[in-house]
Amino acid sequence: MDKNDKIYIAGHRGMVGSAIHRRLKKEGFENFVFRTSDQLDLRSQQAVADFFEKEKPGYVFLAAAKVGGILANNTYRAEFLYDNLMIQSNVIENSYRQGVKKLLFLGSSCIYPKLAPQPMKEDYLLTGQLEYTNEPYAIAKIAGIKMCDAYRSQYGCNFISVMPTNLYGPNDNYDLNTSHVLPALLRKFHEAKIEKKPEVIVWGSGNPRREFLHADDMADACVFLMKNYNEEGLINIGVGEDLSIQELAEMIKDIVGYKGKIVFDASKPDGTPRKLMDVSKLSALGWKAAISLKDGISEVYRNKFLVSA
Ligand code: GFB
Repeated sequence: MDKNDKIYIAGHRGMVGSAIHRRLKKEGFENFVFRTSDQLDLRSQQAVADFFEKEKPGYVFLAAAKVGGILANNTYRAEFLYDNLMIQSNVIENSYRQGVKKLLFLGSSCIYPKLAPQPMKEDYLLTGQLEYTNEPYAIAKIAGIKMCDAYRSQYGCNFISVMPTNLYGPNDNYDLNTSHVLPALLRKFHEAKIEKKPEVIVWGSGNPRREFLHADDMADACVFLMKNYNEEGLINIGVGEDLSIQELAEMIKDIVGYKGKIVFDASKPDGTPRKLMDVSKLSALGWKAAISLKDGISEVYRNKFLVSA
């Protein structure tokens, strides 16, 4: 990838897409092409074909997707399957048709079986049953991985698939019905502190374990892999460490400075018990996350809730 190449970041206003844009700009890349979802509906076959024919990008970061936390995944099951299949199929097919030099497809750790051995290696894909709450999303992402591999095998396209662990960072979603756990808890603890509420409700048992990676680390890994990795299959992106939801809640409570109680709501789903990434493949290439969870959450909390308050 060099400075003259035209780069298309699909999903450039989302948490990962915007982080990739910041990361590339820092390195001096300037030749970007963007469309907001109002300007280009990535689910539309014709619109995406017209866009690629007109713009002919050289490199594509496929960071556009319908995403959300456990409740959104489980509620909007049809949309998570349809929207994601359409978006990725249109972008991948037209990247092939218009001769894109390289495409990076973003998947998710939920593509692995619900009860996969831990930490999860790339070759555990399709070795067991998926977690029900996010099966539609996982099926779409697995289809994306297989599409990249099929286009590599049949047409010789250099399309790669990366599987991030749970992400957080700037431009996250804070809507309590659709967000992931980390932004949800930041908001809940912050509001409880301001409103002097005696307790904060945390969904599920508190026992599931999750790994969290800052979006800036994720973007750094994506750019690194865009430059250095050209293989079929998938590659995990994570930090290689996890913590329980209860430990996460206590850490966030501490960072926010909330003094009340944490109460677990067992009527809400736990989801996958654990999904810790095996990151040895990525480490062997020489990449490692730089932002600690505590520092990352503190920075996000400050910028989202304190600086603008
Ligand atoms: O982040 P989260 O929604 O997604 O939930 P997943 C992680 C865990 O935190 C679950 C618990 O056990 C939740 O029950 N949790 C506790 C909460 N309190 C809250 C809360 O207030 N909000 C939320 N959202 N969770 C999603 C998948 O799985 O994550 C996707 O559904 C995707 O497919 C993604 O892969 C990264 O980690 O369970």
